[in-house]
Amino acid sequence: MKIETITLREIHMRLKAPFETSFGVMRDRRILLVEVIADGVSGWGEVTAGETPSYNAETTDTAWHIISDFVAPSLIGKTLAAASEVPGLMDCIRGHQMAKAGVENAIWDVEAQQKSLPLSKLLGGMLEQISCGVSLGIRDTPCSLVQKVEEELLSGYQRIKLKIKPGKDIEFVRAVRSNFPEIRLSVDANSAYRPEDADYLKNLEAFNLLMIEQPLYWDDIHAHAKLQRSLCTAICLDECISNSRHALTAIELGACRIVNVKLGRVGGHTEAVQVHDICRARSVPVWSGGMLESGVGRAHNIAMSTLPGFTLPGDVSASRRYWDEDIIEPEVEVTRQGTIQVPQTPGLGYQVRREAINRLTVRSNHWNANR
Ligand code: OSB
Ligand code: MG
Repeated sequence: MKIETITLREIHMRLKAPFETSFGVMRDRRILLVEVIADGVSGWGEVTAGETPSYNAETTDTAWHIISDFVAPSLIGKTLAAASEVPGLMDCIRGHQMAKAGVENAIWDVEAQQKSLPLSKLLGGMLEQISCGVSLGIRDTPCSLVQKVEEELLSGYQRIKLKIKPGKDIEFVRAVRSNFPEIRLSVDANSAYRPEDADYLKNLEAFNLLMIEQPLYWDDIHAHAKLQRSLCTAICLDECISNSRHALTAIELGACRIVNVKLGRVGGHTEAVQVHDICRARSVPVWSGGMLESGVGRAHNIAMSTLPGFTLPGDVSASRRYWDEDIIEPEVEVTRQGTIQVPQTPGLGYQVRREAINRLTVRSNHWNANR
C-alpha cells in the first residue's frame, strides 16, 4: 500500500464528568486524530496522550510536534507491504510512542479494510465478544463512590477499578468491599506511593483485590519488584511498560503478575501484539487499559482485546460513560452481561462521523504524496 495522504486533526471533546486520578483531574480532552489514505482507502487512529505530561511524558502538543515534524514526513509517499513495517520506518524517532501509535494504528485500519478483515482478525484475535470493566475516578466521599459502583454493577460491568492516592485509599476501598463482598475489584494508584509505603500498602491486602496497578514510580521496574516480594496481592504494571522488552524485564524480575496493555503507551498494534505474546508465553494475564478515548481509540482497544491472552476485563467501556456524543457510529455499547460485541465488518468496524469531527476540529495538518 502506498501512503498517499496523512491528515492530523485536533478535536476538543468534553467528558460528561471530570475524571480524577492521583495526578490530577481530566475534563476537557484535546484529542489528536490521524487519518491515513493509502491506495484510496481511509484508516483512522487516535493519539492517546493527555493534555499534561502527568501520566507519562507525552502531551497532545508534543504529539502534534512529533507527528508533524517527524512521523508524517517519514511515512508520506512510502509503499509498505503491511502495517507491521511502520515501526521500522520510525526507528529513528526515540520515544513518543503515543504519537507513533496514532499513525501506525490508522495504517492497520487501512490494511484490514484492504484485506476485507475485521481489524481484530488481522491482529490474530479470536474472541467475538470481550469482557468489560470500569475505571472510577477519585471521589469526595466513600459513600458517593459506593453509589457509583452500584450503578456500574447494575449496568453489567464485570470488574470495578478504583483510582486511589494517599488519603483517598483504605477507607474508600473498605467501603466498596464491605458493600460488594463478591465483585472483582482492583485499584490503580498511578504512581502515587513510595517504596517507604510498603507497610501501609499491606492494609490493602484485607480487601481481596484482583490487583494493585502501578503503585510506585512511573519508570521504576526494580522498585516494583521489591514491593511485589512483600505483597501477596498481584501488582499490575501500566506506566512502566513502554515496550515488549520492558514487559520481559518486569516479568523476569518479578515486578508484576499482570500487565495492562495500552496501545498508545507501547507505540501501536505491532508492539502491543509483542507485549501480549511475551506475557502469554509466561502465563501472565493481560488486559486493555483505557485513556478516556474517543470512539476511534476505543474501537482499536476493542480489536486488540480479542487476542487470546486478554483474559481479564479491560477498561474498555461504553461510549455513553464518557461522551454526550461520540464520533463513531454505532457508539460502543455494553451488554447487560458486561461485554462488547466485536464488530465483524472490515477494518475498525465502526463508521467515523466526519461531520461531527469537522465540527469539533480546532486545527489540522495535511500531507500529500503528490505535492
Ligand atoms: O492509569 O489507567 C490509567 C485514564 C487516564 C490516564 C490513565 C489511566 C486512566 C484510566 C481510565 O484509568 C480508563 C478509561 O476509562 O479510559
Ligand atoms: Mg493505570
